[in-house]
Parts: sequence; structure tokens; C-alpha cells
Amino acid sequence: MERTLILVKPDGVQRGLTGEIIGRFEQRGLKMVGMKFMQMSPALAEEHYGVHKERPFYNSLVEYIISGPIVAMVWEGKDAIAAARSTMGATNPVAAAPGTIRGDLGMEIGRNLVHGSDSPENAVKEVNLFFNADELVDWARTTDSWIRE
Ligand code: IDP
Ligand code: MG
Repeated sequence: MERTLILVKPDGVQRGLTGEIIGRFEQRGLKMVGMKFMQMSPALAEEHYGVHKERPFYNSLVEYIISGPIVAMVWEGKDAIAAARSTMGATNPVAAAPGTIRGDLGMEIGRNLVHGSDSPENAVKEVNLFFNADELVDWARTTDSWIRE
């Protein structure tokens, strides 16, 4: 069972797309185990996006992610990381397939609405960065046998 960190970025919240974006993951069959509405501090943003520190867009990326509230979530399931990323679509919304969050709702790479962990190692790191263990809920979903064999 994998867990992945998903963020509705500030543009998603400001545009009133929070429910739409959460619904995409929910309808796919991923199971939510944690959620909070928050505004990221510069320190948290720098830690979360530290891997991009040398990239030319780093400063604008940090400014963007701290510019307003976000919704941070942990979603669980077999292959949750890959499933969430395919639901998100390609990083650049213009290249993202129709039917994906970014392909349906976005127009620009610097306003691409959603973050999702990209590997099991980064998922563990990112989940721990945003959530304490006691903020994650272990629960049995009654529809599980209709989503998984
Ligand atoms: P991902 O979000 O699809 O995993 P990453 O390559 O990890 O994409 O980049 C992190 C974030 O940095 C992207 O979601 C996007 O917000 C931003 N970003 C990536 N590449 C560019 C760029 O070329 N210009 C501006 N922003 C970018
Ligand atoms: Mg990434």
C-alpha cells in the first residue's frame, strides 16, 4: 500500500477548484487518509521544493506556493503515486492530456494547480513534512472490494 502527498496549490484554491480537484482523486478510487487547509511558510516551501533549488524557476515557484492557502492531503492505495500522477497529468498543462486535472483545468506550467509526490522515497519524506503521524487516519472503506479485486 502506498501513500502520496497531494497539494491543491494556491491557484486551485483561489479559482474555487478545490472540490473539483479533490473529487478527481476520490472518484479514481484513491482513499484519503489526511487533509488540512493551510498556508505554507517560506521555510516549508524551501524544504518541500529544495530539489529544484538550482532551477531558474525556483524563486517564482516558492513565491507561488506560499502566495495563498493550499489544501494538503495524503491519499492511499496500491500504486497511489503513479495513479495520482496520471490523474494530475503532465507538469505543463498545455501538454497534459484531456481528462487529467492539469489538462482540463490549466493553461501554464507556473500555474498547474496540483502537486503529487513522484517516488516512494519522496512520498514518505513529503508526507512526514506536512503531517504528524496522529493526523493520518487508518480507516476501512466499505467500497474497497468494488474498487480492488
Ligand atoms: P511536477 O509538479 O509535475 O512533479 P516538477 O518537475 O517536480 O513537476 O516541478 C515542480 C513544479 O515546479 C511544477 O509543478 C511547476 O509548478 C514548477 N515548474 C516546473 N517546471 C517549470 C518551468 O519550466 N517554469 C515554471 N515553473 C515550473
Ligand atoms: Mg515533482
